[in-house]
Amino acid sequence: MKALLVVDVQNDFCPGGALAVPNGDKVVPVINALMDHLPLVVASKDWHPLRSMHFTRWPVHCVHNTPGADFHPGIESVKIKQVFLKGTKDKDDGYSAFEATNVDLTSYLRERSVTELYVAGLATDYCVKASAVDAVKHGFKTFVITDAVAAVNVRPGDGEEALEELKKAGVSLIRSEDVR
Ligand code: VGL
Ligand code: ZN
Repeated sequence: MKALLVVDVQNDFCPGGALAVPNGDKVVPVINALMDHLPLVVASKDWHPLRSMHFTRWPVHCVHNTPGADFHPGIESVKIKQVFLKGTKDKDDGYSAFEATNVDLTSYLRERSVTELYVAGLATDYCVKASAVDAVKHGFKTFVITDAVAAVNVRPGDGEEALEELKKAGVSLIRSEDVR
């Protein structure tokens, strides 16, 4: 069984948002198309309390139950079977969807016989990277879809570097047209 994990495609990570990822919205149509090629679609949301240690490192973003934490309006969210909320504590946590506190992602996937996880979304150099590395650690055959991710690039090249690190960690890089 294969599943698509859509990481943090939320308003605050898209142009105009509090922690905008350059071209963050460009992943939306690519992800929508991917949803029709994979039998199970799940998503994570960065879901922070108003006061969090995380905000000593980042501008305030994705505060739970605010419009900035909503999915980008273009995402076909009806196809998302379960949302995993992460970064919910007052610490610099929750870069990985496997740190979700509402539902355990590993158990959820195992219960549904998922063995292959396809990862897309925002941001390549933070939450996509952390989620894909954890997926490998938990024993999933893990793919990152390179045209369905975008990087924060705090330093230029961070996104490319993250993809190199992912390869070294055992993640396969794949393009969306090769997902079937
Ligand atoms: C993220 C920085 C801070 C992400 C979340 O979703 O990649 N990046 N919080
Ligand atoms: Zn965050």
